[in-house]
Amino acid sequence: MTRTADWQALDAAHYLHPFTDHQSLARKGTRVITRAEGVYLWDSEGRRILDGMSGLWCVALGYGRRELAEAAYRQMLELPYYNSFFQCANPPAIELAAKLAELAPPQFKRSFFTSSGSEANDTLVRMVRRYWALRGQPQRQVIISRWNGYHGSTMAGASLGGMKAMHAQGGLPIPGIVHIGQPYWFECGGDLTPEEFGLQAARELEQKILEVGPENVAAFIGEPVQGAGGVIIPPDSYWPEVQRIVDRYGILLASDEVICGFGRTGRWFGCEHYGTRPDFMTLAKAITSGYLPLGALMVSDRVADVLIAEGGEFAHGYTYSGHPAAAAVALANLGIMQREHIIDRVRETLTPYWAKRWAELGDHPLVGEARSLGLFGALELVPRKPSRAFFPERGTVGTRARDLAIGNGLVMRAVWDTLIVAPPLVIREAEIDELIEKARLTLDQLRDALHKDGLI
Ligand code: PXG
Repeated sequence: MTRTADWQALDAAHYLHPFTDHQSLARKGTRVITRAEGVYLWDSEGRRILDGMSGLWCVALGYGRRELAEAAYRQMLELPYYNSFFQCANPPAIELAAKLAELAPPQFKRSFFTSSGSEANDTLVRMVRRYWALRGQPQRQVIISRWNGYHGSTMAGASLGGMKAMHAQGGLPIPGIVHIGQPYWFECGGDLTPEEFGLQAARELEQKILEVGPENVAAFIGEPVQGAGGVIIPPDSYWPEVQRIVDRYGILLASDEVICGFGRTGRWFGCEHYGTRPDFMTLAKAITSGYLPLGALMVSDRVADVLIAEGGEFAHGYTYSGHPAAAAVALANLGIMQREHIIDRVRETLTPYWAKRWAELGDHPLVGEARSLGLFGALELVPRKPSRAFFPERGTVGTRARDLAIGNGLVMRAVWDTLIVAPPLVIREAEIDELIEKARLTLDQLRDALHKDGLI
């Protein structure tokens, strides 16, 4: 047997993967990724693959940055672990909290550390409710979020998220979490212009607040751009209207920046792109470029001041809150982003080039819409243009496209029949060209295959 076959057999026998149908995986055999450099991965068969998804939206600085490995190594020799409970802290965690305060919008000075985005959102749910209890309004329990939003996989994270397939497993959502529609013009916009639809989608928030009773609503949470839901870029009218509504009813706003944070939109945080003023930001992924697990909940002064002045002990925390090695990697990562002006380059140089090249895919006969923002890209696959109707068996065409893309040496993700990419922020123009070429080749192969099957 080859090494790959050995690994595949062991994998099938012992390894339970996230979001995976194991019978189907065992039939195909798992793809074993063995090394990576820059924007490229290599699998155990030696195939080179352009990573259009930055790992899972996280490897902002690309693979193989020695400084990040060395930061972890040095910190592990100095102090690999100590807890942040019982009046203790460690230097990298303290310095990271200060660094985040420097980078974040001015209302944020404080961070609570976790090891993932899901944990940060669990922390959020408890902190929001604690805040309102301290404010003498303990009935304010309800958190409003969106269908098809993604906020993680823990009980609270999956409840905040609006993935119905997740709710169906494990008795979710937990009490006190309700959902409204998403600002997804391509699917839900009907005859409205995107701007009209954006206002309508935002006003669902107001309707829900009135239905639940404004005195019961604690917070609204959303991703500035929905990532896992299919790179849903809201119309420009959406977020300002949401901000108006949360202000009107005095409701806290949480910006889930797990994907948008640290440069994906061309700003440090997605809320800065849209001009909202959140009370919380959940962070993870690109905070370390994925080199070690780390998440954080940033808490605005108006909330933190109440928790600190009146709250006493917040009975919540994780063994790995403020992990020194993860914090050291985050500091090194953010240091590189600042020193090398990575985010300015995304905004000023890469975004215009990316937008132009990605939009070219929009003239392909299978592409109903090619949208982009910052270094996000999405393609809506449709059988007939200019109709925005999807293929009848939704999801199968997207999966075929994804598999063809891998065959062409490109990682793209399929969300139903939406193909999405989010390449590392350090991608070069020539690598963007390669990505676009491989995507176009994939679309051509898909068209031929669908034609053969009589589906178009
Ligand atoms: N919020 C957002 C916006 C996310 O995208 C989380 C929270 C949870 O983070 P952790 O670190 O607990 O995974 C995420 C995670 C996908 C995919 O298929 C996306 C995520 C995770 C897994 C798969 O696009 N995002």
